Amino acid sequence: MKREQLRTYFIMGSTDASAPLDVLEQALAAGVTLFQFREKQLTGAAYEQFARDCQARCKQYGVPFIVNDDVALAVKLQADGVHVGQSDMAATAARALFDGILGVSAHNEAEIAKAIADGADYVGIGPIFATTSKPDAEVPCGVEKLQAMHEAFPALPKVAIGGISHANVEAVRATGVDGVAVISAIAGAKDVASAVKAFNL
Ligand code: TZP
Ligand code: MG
Repeated sequence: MKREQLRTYFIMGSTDASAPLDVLEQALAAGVTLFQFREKQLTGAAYEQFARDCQARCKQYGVPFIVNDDVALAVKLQADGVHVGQSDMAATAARALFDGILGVSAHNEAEIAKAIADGADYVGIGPIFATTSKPDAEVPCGVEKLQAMHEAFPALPKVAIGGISHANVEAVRATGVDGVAVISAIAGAKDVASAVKAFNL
């Protein structure tokens, strides 16, 4: 993958916005560099259709479409990528089933080293700050710890996640990581386009 694709990494599912497909369209038009489909509520045909609708919009804008958690869906839809957490399918198994971009969530140096060995193309590190978008998120690590993890693995593409807002994005970018992954500060914004543009400054 290209590291620049991680710059403004937008994540959303149907519970993160009242009109999610409209929000996605606005976010893509305003310049998000990657989209992760993270759906925690819909199931069955509605789940798959929502994923396909998101994927079609990403294709229109030439933005990579990454599926969270669900490797089988990523394979079925020929998504550009899949992202797995520490308690999802093991990264080695995901790598064996799926050829595209593989992202892995990591919270410390040991998990980052394992993700690299397992074939991850990038890691998502966080939460950096407190978040209301993931009830089971771990304790926030802060920007100093993030910078230390970046410096320990400089060659590995990385995106920071968790509680990232316009108020703290500069401090996060200053660590040297490739990008910021954001749910609420974009999906919940009154003006989605302005919110995205402010992250891209
Ligand atoms: N993983 C770690 S924190 C988080 C995820 C999925 C939620 C990020 O959402 P927000 O609203 O940008 O804090
Ligand atoms: Mg997960």
